[in-house]
Amino acid sequence: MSYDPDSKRIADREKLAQYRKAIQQKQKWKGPLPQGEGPPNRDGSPKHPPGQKIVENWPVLDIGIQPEIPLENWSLTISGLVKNPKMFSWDEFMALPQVDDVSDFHCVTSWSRLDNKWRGVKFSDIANHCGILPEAKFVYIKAYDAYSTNLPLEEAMKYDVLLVHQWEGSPLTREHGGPVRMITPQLYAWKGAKWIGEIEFRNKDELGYWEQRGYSNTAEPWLNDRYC
Ligand SMILES: Nc1nc2c(c(=O)[nH]1)N[C@H]1C(S)=C(S)[C@@H](COP(=O)(O)O)O[C@H]1N2
Ligand SMILES: [Mo]
Repeated sequence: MSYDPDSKRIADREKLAQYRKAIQQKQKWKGPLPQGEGPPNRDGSPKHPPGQKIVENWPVLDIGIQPEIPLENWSLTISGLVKNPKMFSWDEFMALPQVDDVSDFHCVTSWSRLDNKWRGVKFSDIANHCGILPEAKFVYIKAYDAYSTNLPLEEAMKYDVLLVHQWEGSPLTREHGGPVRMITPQLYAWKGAKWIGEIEFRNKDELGYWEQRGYSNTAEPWLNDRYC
């Protein structure tokens, strides 16, 4: 049988999921360990994923356009397989429950910025607010700069996936995706769209901007799961 990199990746991801479950239930894990160094993070994976350099600054990476969106023109659309599709204005978005969280940011170009203080809305809260239909299995995210990215619904619904508008106590700057960007601490940072404009719930997966250009669809930092 020929080697199928996709099935290998899926098998690796399942092992990592089992490992995290075992950690949460404080059971003994007998499979291969997630890679990396340092003490465990709150999900039980090493704080430093493999091949990452810890930086103190916060580099800026994007496809070259940094849209400027005044708050009065900003909106976030929730569309597709939800009971109540909705376009949130800034005031409506800010009226959703706001949470503070601290999490790590891992860029595929091999830098990580640890312990970032965020404020924003949980992806799962806005999704549940609109009523996810049972057929929804994936999300496709569109940004104001024509960037896009895609995630399995299960990943997007994790407790630490946020739509953030503050970093370290100040409004998120335009260069980092303000007014609002998504963060996906358990996946490489390209899965978190800056200048997020639309979240579409779908029953089929579609590759986003970087996923179409050779980045891994699954993007697991602890499996060194970077490029296809
Ligand atoms: N809208 C949009 N979101 C984006 C990108 C982009 O080009 N446009 N680049 C992605 C990539 S590849 C990375 S590494 C991170 C970088 O975020 P930062 O510039 O705040 O460090 O944003 C991600 N989200
Ligand atoms: Mo990136």
